[in-house]
Amino acid sequence: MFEHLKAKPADPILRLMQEFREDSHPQKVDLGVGVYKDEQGHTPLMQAVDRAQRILVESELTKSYIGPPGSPLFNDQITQLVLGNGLATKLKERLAVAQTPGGCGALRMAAEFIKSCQPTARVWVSDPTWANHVPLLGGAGLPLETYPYYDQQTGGVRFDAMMETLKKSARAGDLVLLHGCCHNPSGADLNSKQWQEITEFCLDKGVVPFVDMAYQGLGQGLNEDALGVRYLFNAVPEALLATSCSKNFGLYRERTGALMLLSAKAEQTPATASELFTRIRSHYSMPPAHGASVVETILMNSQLAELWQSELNAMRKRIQTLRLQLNQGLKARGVDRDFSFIERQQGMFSFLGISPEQVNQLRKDFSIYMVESSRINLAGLSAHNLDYVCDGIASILKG
Ligand code: PLP
Ligand code: TYF
Repeated sequence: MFEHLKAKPADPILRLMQEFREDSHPQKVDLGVGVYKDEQGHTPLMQAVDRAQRILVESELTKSYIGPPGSPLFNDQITQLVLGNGLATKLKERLAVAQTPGGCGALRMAAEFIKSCQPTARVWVSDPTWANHVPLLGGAGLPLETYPYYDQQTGGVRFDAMMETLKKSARAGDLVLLHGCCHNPSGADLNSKQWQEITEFCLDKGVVPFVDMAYQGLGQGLNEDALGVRYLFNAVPEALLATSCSKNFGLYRERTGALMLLSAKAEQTPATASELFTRIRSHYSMPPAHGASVVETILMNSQLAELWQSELNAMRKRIQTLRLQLNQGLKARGVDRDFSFIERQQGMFSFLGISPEQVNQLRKDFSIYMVESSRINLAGLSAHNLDYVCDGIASILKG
């Protein structure tokens, strides 16, 4: 039964992580996989998470099943975090929410949900988008289409081209996948006017917005990063949103996220929720509990919530500082190419804009690792390696 199987290529980002581990170069630098790292290059357990876990160990009385929607308290808290208290309250009767195994679980359940209620729908994704969107959404049987997005010349968004394509080719009932903030892989985000225009477009055309929010708090701030999404959710009849606690709570392996489905009318919500929970039951029955318990413990305790926010602020500021330092470091080395776009972009990622050959050369000559597209994880930089990385990039560009 298995003998015809051939090994498939590994996820290129996760493979890079393995190759980095095996490299013995003393100055090796990992700018590959998108996990936050501190000055020492560690992906730390956040203190607020550590404390919440201790509280849970002391207070947890059962490990019994929690059901397909997961924890209702977590679902309420995470909805408030994404939408803000006012909008979360306003939309409460129109929202069906499920705790999911990470943002990936939310994306896949969204795709399964779409497939069951609108089998002919297509999902429009940005060019480029996170590589995993393809198997997560396409794997549920949804056709994917792309809209122009990243502008290599300016490091910004090709907004006119994006809207032109969507207006020309997206049909009513199609979905447009938007990164809520901190676009992966480009770091180029929509501004508030552009969120407004997309909202208008969705209303005019009957296209359903589908937001992937994996980095809330790592761009400009917890609220600032959600303003576009909140504008959209306040205006449209139907929408989907996948969110993740992997990055902003550092809960990666605990697989913690949520899916929110906005129905046009409150009377629709029970049927929407029931369809979603049925999809969940036929995939993994119910989500793991621990990460969501940690998040709700933090968000329900004002001291822990404050500690968590201050830790998250520090992470964001570190990334912003590294963006400035990288651009300045390259400029100081007389590189003639303009890298100031790195300062204008947001979140963990930017493209250096160098060729795959140059990416390979950086890896071969300097043991500096990044995704072949030249996407770098800014958080992999630190005071210990910044000069080394700038020297490496400058030498490749001048070479
Ligand atoms: N969406 C994007 C754009 C991401 O970069 C990620 C991951 O890191 C996710 C979703 C989901 O992550 P996770 O399943 O680890 O929560
Ligand atoms: O883009 C990244 O690097 C992160 C982490 O299969 C990631 O989103 C990468 C690959 C993957 C899961 C998460």
